[in-house]
Amino acid sequence: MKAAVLEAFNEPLVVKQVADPTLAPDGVILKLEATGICRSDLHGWHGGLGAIKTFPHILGHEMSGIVQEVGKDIRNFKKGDRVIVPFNQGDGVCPHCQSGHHNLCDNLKMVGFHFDGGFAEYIHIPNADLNLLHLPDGVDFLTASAMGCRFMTAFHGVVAQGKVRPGEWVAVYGSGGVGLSAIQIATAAGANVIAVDIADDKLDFAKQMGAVATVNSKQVNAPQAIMELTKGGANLSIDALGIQDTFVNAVMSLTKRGRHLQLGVSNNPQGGMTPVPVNLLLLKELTLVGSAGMPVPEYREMLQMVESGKLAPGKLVTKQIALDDINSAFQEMNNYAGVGVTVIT
Ligand code: CXF
Ligand code: ZN
Repeated sequence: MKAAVLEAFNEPLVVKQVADPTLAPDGVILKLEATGICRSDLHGWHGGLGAIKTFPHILGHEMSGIVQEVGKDIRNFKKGDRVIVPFNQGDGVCPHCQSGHHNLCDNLKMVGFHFDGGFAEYIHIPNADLNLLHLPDGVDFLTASAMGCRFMTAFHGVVAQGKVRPGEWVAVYGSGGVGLSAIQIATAAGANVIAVDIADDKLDFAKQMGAVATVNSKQVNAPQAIMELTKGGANLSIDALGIQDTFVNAVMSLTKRGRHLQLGVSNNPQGGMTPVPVNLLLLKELTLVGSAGMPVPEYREMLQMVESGKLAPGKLVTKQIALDDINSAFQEMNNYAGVGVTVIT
């Protein structure tokens, strides 16, 4: 098959023929239809996150496709089924999987990081009865790939972890794929969203996703602007970037009893240490929560909302490119250029 291969960190991906994936008894081979590109792929390309240990390696963790072959133990899927692949793959037996939080599995495997991912024509998904989902008829492959990691992480974060409520103020730092997803999801839940970024074109897109106000943090002090707009601070703040500045400013934007939700991933191998304003936490009685992926039952709920039109992750997709051109997408992301989400089709 053809694949975009990472042969060394920080080197262009090499698009070439590689061996087809081999099928395990509990696995499924998919013909990939669309794969989104996420900043975590860029972190992986740089050697960040510490997950990629051997070369050659195939990145890509936001996939949708069609079942091509099924292993002999597979019960839930057959050739021709349309599917979406959650990037967080659980073993199904650890206490977290057993309690419905398979995204927190003790033996968690992440597609595109712990095994070969979706920047290829085909992929093998092990333990597929547990870790693969049928794609509803009304949801196209492009929309599905836009959901892959960014949208599902934002959904789990905003709904289950951040517990957003109608009428609340939500401040979202960063209007990339994750931030835009959070804006759309929080708006659909009835919240008033303020988007913060340093790029006006990204802030314009944030408005299209439902933001009621925008703040360019290159021009003004963002926490101060949010305090004024909300008359006292946001109920929920979100850092969708994963850097010290946005984390601290997001926490500083909260009102009393506010919640901070961490969605952005740090590319620092130590996990992105950042100073927490200790007295602010206690004096305002703040809560810190995070979201990494999503448990399967919530994924089904999200797919239903997408099929019924309540959520529209497909609106995030601004560019489709061929696998052959994948390096241009990595360069664009590395330069913080480009608005919205690029998908390989
Ligand atoms: C990330 C979460 C942290 C590890 C790598 C994958 N999620 C999506 O990009
Ligand atoms: Zn991702």
